[in-house]
Amino acid sequence: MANYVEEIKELVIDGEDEEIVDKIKEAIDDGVSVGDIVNNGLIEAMNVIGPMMASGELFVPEVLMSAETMQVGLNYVKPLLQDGDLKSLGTIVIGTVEGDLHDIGKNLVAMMLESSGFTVINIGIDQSPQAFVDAIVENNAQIVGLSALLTTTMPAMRDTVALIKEKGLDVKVAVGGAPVNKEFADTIGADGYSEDATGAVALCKGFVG
Ligand code: B1M
Repeated sequence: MANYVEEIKELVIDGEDEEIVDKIKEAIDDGVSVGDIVNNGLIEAMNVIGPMMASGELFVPEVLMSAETMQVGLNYVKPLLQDGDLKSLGTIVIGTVEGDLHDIGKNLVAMMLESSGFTVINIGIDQSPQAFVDAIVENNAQIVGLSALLTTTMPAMRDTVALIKEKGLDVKVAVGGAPVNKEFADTIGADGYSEDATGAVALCKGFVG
């Protein structure tokens, strides 16, 4: 039998989003389990891509293509998944803080988290502190991720963390984005900071591990 799972993994690494669904269909028709496709094909590809990105072997546009391909594949198999095929590591609410419209990096982080096994609720850009709080409560999230790309929106990140603490929510707060650093994260009372998507995955796995 063809090594479908390996081929699926390679298609994700190469960012071949137009071929991925056909390959998955072929694999399923030939008896490969959906769990195998997801865990050893789609997700495993992201485990290869993360370190390649961190070492500079892959650049952002390539990673976005891979993440998009993984997403296309995941969207196709999601309705076919049975309980136990994909065990969620936990629920994460992620968004860009109020006043900030940048979402490329945040979406990349969201996709990497999803492909690593988390359930990700991506609430989008320009989200108020209250919107984050509402999403955490509604989704019973264990982690919230805040992204800010502008120095002028860093105070909104501070306000969001402050409201989360004020409400006494039992949630770990991860922050990131170009102007953010560990010192700022500590100052505003966040539980963790990472400078990139790979680091965000490691950080969030640490929160639930
Ligand atoms: Co904007 N912009 N922008 N922009 N923009 C920057 C951020 C800027 C650095 C450009 C510059 O002047 N050199 C500058 C900010 C300066 C500052 O405050 N220090 C800037 C500015 C000034 C502005 C406007 C004010 C421009 C204007 O209108 N005068 C305006 C603001 C709009 C607003 O938000 N209110 C604006 C608008 C825009 C566009 C809409 C045109 C567009 C955004 C499109 C979109 O996102 N859909 C845009 C873009 C594309 C950029 C640059 C060029 C690229 C950002 C990006 O996507 N990078 C950017 C310059 C730059 O960064 N080179 C710039 C790629 C992305 C993969 O990286 O987002 O850093 P990044 O995400 C990384 C990490 O930061 C981290 O992981 C990601 C993956 O590795 N990360 C997290 C991010 N979030 C995380 C969360 C985590 C953990 C890690 O935990 C939860």
